Amino acid sequence: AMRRAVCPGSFDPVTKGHIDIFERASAMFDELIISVFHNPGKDKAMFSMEERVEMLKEATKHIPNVRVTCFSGLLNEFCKKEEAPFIVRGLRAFTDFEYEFQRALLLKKIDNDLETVFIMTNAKYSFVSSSGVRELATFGGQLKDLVPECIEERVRKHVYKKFE
Ligand code: COD
Repeated sequence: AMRRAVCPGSFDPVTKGHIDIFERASAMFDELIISVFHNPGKDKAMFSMEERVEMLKEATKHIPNVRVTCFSGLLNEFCKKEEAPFIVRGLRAFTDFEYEFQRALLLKKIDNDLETVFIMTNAKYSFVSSSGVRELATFGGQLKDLVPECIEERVRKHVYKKFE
């Protein structure tokens, strides 16, 4: 049987930290489904779900066994629909751990067949976050080391458009 994993997130926008996790996870599973979800804890999105999917598709072209999509609803329902019993999450700091630990246990309570798999951040990207990228972009900061080249361009255009 196909070993399928879901990599869920807000990806607003996708960063080099995310890409690093995708590349490493794609080597562990037959198919990796990257899915943009709505995070109810984060109200102020910079990009629409459609824009985030588009950016993810462009930034993951080089990874062969990846599929990008989006879903409005519960993560466990999406996993069931896709027949993917694994969930991949990245871990940066203690603060990530606290949140991820609670979520993984909650998910396990909802569906005991779902396994959450954690991949430790690459030290190079341990300080990279979408919120940091959004903040830097808003004030015209340098994004070169934080997001893939094709994303840098899009983020910059998006910010200009807002101030025109
Ligand atoms: N290095 C390594 N990992 C990283 C880095 C980095 N530099 N940056 C981010 N990551 C990891 C994050 O830790 C995370 O695991 C993943 O990449 C995605 O990050 P984000 O910030 O884009 O995504 P989140 O944390 O906002 O995603 C939360 C979800 C949208 C998945 C969550 O809210 C959800 O499941 N929503 C659907 C509703 C639901 O089912 N809720 C209840 C579930 S119990």
